[in-house]
Amino acid sequence: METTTQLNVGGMTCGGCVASVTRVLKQIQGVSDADVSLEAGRAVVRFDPDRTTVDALLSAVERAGFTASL
Ligand code: 9UX
Repeated sequence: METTTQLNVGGMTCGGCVASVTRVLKQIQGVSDADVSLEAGRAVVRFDPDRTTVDALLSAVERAGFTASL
């Protein structure tokens, strides 16, 4: 069953950052959607918890050069 989580994402300063964070989240196996807001500094991510974890989402955002927390 899919679920949705919201992550705080720091360090995004332009639309290119939003595109990068969206891409790295959507590339994760088990993620079906990611809606990233520059203004809010947040990402709403829809995923299958049998296929990935919140920790994997946070790590992927951090590897892309941003900060991430619940
Ligand atoms: Mo914009 Mo972000 O020129 O990683 S893409 S600052």
